[in-house]
Amino acid sequence: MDEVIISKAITESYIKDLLEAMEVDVAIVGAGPAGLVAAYYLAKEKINTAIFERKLSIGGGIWGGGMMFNKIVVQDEGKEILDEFGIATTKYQEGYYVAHAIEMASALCLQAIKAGARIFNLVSVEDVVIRENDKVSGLVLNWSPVSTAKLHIDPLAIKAKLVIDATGHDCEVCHLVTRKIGANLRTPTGNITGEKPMWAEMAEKQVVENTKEVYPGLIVAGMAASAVFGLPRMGPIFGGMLLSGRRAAKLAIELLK
Ligand code: 48H
Repeated sequence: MDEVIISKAITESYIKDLLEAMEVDVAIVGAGPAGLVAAYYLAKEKINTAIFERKLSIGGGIWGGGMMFNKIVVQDEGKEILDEFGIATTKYQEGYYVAHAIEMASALCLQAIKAGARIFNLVSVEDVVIRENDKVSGLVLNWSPVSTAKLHIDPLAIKAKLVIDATGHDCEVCHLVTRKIGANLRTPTGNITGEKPMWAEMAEKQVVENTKEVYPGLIVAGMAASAVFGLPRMGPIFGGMLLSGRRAAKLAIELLK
C-alpha cells in the first residue's frame, strides 16, 4: 500500500464532492433529524442536495435521547417515517412508540446518503449570500475548527437555489439574515420570536405547520422553526422533527418548480 495514493484518493474524491456541492438546488444547514429527513426526501426526487454540519458527528440532538437515555419517542405519524427508513420501534402504549436513538441517528444518516444527498461534516455556515431581489442565494462556509481556534481565515461560498435552516434551537441562518438585513422575516414581528415553554402536543403540531419559507429562498425546519415562530418546545419526542423535515422537502420541491 502506498501512503501517497491513499492521500490522493481522499483528497481528490473530497474535492470532487465539494466542487459538485458548489452549485446545488438545496443546501441544508444542520444534520439533525429535520435536516437529514429533508435531505432524504429531496435527494430521493433527484434534487441536488448538500448538508453542511458543524460537528464531527451527524445526527444533532438525536444521540442523547431524553436526558442521555438514548431512546426516542414518536407518535403514529412519526412512526410512519421511521418505518420508511427501516428504523425499529416498540409500541409503548397506543400512539407512543420507542426507537433506539443510535439506530435512528445512524439510519437517518445512511438513508440520506443512499438517496444521494452529500453530507459535509466539520463545516460551519458562517454567513449567507443574498442576491436576486433580496433572496437567499447561497451560503458562506468555513471549517469548524477555524472559529474554535479563533483563526483569521476567510471562508468560501456556494450557490443554492434554496436554503433550509435546520440548525435546531439556535436557528443560526435566520439569525444571520436578521443580523445582516434587519427584521424582515415572515413572522408576526419580522424577527425571531424565541421558543416558548414545553407543551409536547401543541409543539408537535405547530412545528410542522410552521415549517415555511421564512424569507425568500430560506425555509426553516425542525426546532429552528419553533424558535423562529415562538412555538412551545416538545421535549424528547421527535415525530415533529421528522415530519417537519419531510414538509420542508415538499415545500422546497414546490418552490423549485
Ligand atoms: C453548520 C450547524 C450550524 C451552522 C447548527 O439540534 P438539531 O438536532 O436540530 P433539529 O431541529 O433537527 O432537531 C431538534 C432536536 O434535536 C431537539 O433538540 C429537540 C426535539 N428538542 C426539543 C426540546 O424541547 O428541547 O440539529 C441541528 C444541527 C446540529 O448538529 C448542529 O451542530 C448543526 O445543526 N448546526 N451546522 N453550521 N452554523 N448551526
